[in-house]
Amino acid sequence: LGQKGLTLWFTGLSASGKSTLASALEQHLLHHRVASYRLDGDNIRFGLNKNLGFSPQDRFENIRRIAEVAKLFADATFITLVSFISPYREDRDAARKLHEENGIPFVEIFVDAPLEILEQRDPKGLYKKAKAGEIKEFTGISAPYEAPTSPELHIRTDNLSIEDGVKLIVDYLVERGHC
Ligand code: GGZ
Repeated sequence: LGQKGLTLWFTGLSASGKSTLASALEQHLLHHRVASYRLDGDNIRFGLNKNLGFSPQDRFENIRRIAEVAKLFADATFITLVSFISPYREDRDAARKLHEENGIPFVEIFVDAPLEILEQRDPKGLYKKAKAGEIKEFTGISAPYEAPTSPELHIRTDNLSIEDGVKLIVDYLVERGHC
């Protein structure tokens, strides 16, 4: 079980459900005694990356460091769950390349829902603030999100429950002998 590590890279807009899905999957893996570790804004943007903001350059550096950390955890045989918007295709592709060059599987998971739904969810009121111009360069409103063109998994959170989303990922991992 979990002999070789890998990185599950969740990408998607704010409030798309990346962290919810990653947390639910982490619980599932914990229950099955698979060593996993989750990287998200709470443990990265307030620590390692606290000197970074949301300009394209800072997002690039954010994702670059996260990819390096994910690679280290995966190298230490963890299933690493990475949940950041990671809006630029080029930055995600660089993260993939870093893993693949090191023989570590990289699974890109596009967590997706229509923008109108995300604006309705708006759990932190960020879309409202962004639309009012109170947050600049907000992804989906005033900064780009480049959707993955060929992710390993595409999960629509507006018509799929969290449990079903977790099942899709687990089935994918089991089919490929990852756990
Ligand atoms: C996007 C922002 C911004 C801007 C603050 N644009 O819903 P959240 O709050 O918890 O998730 C968002 C988080 C995004 O950080 P990431 O490190 O995932 O972004 S990236 O991968 O693009 O580097 C949101 C909050 O930070 N937030 N300002 N301008 N999201």
